[in-house]
Amino acid sequence: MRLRRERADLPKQLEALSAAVEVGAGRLDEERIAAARGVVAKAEERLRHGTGHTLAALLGATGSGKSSVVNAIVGNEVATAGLRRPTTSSTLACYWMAEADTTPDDDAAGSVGSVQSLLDWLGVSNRHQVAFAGGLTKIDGADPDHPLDGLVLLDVPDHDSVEVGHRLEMERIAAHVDLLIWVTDAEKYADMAMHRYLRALSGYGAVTAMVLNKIDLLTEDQVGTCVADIERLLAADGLKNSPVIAMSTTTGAGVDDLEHLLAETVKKKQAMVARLRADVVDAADSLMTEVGTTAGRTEVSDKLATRLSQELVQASGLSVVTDAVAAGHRRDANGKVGWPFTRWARQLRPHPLRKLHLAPGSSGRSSLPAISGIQLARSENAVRQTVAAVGTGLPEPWPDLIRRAGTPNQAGLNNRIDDSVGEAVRNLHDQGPPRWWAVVNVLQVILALAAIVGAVWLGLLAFGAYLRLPEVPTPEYREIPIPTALLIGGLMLGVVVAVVSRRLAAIGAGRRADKVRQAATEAVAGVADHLVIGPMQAELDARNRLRELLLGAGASS
Ligand SMILES: Nc1nc2c(ncn2[C@@H]2O[C@H](COP(=O)(O)OP(=O)(O)OP(=O)(O)O)[C@@H](O)[C@H]2O)c(=O)[nH]1
Ligand SMILES: [Mg+2]
Repeated sequence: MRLRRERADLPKQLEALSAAVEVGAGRLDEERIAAARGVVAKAEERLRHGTGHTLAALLGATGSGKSSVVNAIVGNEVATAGLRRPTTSSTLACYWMAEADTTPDDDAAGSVGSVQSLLDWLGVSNRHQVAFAGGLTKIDGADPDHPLDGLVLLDVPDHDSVEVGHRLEMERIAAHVDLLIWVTDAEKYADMAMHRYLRALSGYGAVTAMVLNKIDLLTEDQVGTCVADIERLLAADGLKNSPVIAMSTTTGAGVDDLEHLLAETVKKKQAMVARLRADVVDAADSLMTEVGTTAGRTEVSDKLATRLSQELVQASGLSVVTDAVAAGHRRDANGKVGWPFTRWARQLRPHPLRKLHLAPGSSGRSSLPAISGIQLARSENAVRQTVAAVGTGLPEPWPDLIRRAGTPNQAGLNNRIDDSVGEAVRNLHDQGPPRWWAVVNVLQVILALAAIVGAVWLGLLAFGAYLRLPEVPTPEYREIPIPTALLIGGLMLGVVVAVVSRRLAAIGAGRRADKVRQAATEAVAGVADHLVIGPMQAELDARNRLRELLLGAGASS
């Protein structure tokens, strides 16, 4: 059972190795990859017809006794042997298999190893299972490692009857088997048609054997003569080493010899599969030396990613931008809610964001201080350290692969960061000024007008007094003359409103700067993820996948 399991696993191991070659190409040593690719190609070629089964076909003229031989080997009347010729018109498959292997959810089912799919593929619908571990037992309670376990014996239609279809069926089957057994008798062994086939079909590389059947009808001497004759003819066909088995299905003579040959063939196929398996495991082990047997780092930690984006944010000079955002906000606030008599003075100074090409309405590239040499070096250094940290502890060539994947074009990285910061500022501009500014602005204008009206009024009163005109009564409110109240109140309230508004604007400026800092930091983290962290993670993923595949291919962990 162990052997069968191993044979059934080979296709999966091969698939894993093949996938590992795909992932490893361009990453691992070229020669190792080429060697593994060679093993995959060879094994796929050898295992085209499945790994778990040995196919043996009984071929020969009609009436030579093929069906009788099958019955003799199976130990049961499974094939119809008869006098009416030809008897067998479609191929019958008898397969030796522990019953567990035919359950639908068995590992091997559906894989290359499944006998049912193999026979489907061969187009053989007459099937008979020779079970031997319970059920349809030939050998009751026999151990599952039966010498014929995995054998598929095919009783094939004749090649010489009037039925052309038989010959085509026989030729098709013969092209796909591991062992060709020609059944003949003393009368037919020199048949030209058979020898033509012997010569042609030997080219398929299958082992060829000859059964001289019906020896119960011959004397011992005649058997000896016939066998010698057949050996001579086989040698002439180019099949010098093909065994000749003298047999009688009637007496049972020679049945053991044929059984022995079948068992040997099964064993050789198993050996071939075992050899391929060893090759696959060797190739997987060879690749594993570069992948490393210890798991090591499997992902770029959040801590490293966060530290990198923080460093990049620092290097980008974002604080200069956020300071300018705050100062710009305060300046804009002053323009709307400042004391109208002095607000103009501050507006004469340039907008702090203008220097950075980030003033409202500008759309061009910002010119952040990241361009400065020190900051450029700082961002380069941050990337270098992260890349080195991720590669640490991994076997060659991974630190190098990770370095190559995680080191972006520095100018490209800086431009992307610069764009992110610029966009964060521009998104903020899109929000527009706070609504309370407009309300306070109206209030400031009213207060200023009140002060002006008061001033003009008082001026007129003073001028009238100067000209000694009769005094016009001045209206009062609680003993304070209205013009005085307008002038003093307008001025004082204007200043108070300006002071309070400046406080509020300062708080707003801080909030806006925070918003920009947050948006830009997130955007820079995104850029770092895209250009540095992501590509390194892709390499780590490739290594994780390779480890998994190579373990699946049988590499030792
Ligand atoms: N005397 C003798 N007769 C045999 C022996 N083996 C088979 N026969 C007889 O030979 C005849 C043909 O046997 P089959 O097994 O049907 O031959 P086949 O090669 O399957 O023939 P087709 O199916 O027509 O191709 C039958 O009548 C068998 O009884 C044997 O060892 N000795
Ligand atoms: Mg037959």
